[in-house]
Amino acid sequence: MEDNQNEQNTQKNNKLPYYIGGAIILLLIVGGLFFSLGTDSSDQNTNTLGESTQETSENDKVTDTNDPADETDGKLVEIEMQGGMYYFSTEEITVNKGDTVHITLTSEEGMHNIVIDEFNVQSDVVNEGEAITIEFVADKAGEFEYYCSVGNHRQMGMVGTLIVEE
Ligand SMILES: [Cu+2]
Repeated sequence: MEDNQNEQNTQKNNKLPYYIGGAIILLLIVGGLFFSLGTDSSDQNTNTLGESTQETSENDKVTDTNDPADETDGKLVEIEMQGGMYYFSTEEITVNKGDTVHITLTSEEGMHNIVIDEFNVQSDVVNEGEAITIEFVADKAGEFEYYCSVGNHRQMGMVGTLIVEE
């Protein structure tokens, strides 16, 4: 009886390591499968998340640095003036370098235009009562003459000074 029990116990004890071994192998296989799948997908997730987070933060940085720069360097300056025989109602315009300048010229009398050679700006000729707008970026500092290139208007004094401050 005792021997029998011992034998059974021994048999159980002998078999137990096989079960445990099998279970461990199974766990390793299943676990490894899950692990590899888990790491693959989590890696991808981390990468995508990391990339998108980076992109977003880079975009944020770009817009963050651009917005204040636009405000400080590139503000819009709008000037309205009249032209006549032979004058511009505004004879001096001061802007900051980097500003975008809109000048609207309305003719009170005669036909006129406005030209700024240094910025390659030349408006169409406006008839009396009409208006025209030129637009340019004042991307260099200095003093520049603007003038009317119709007839001898420039010689007659239809000129002004654009001052672009650094
Ligand atoms: Cu003119």
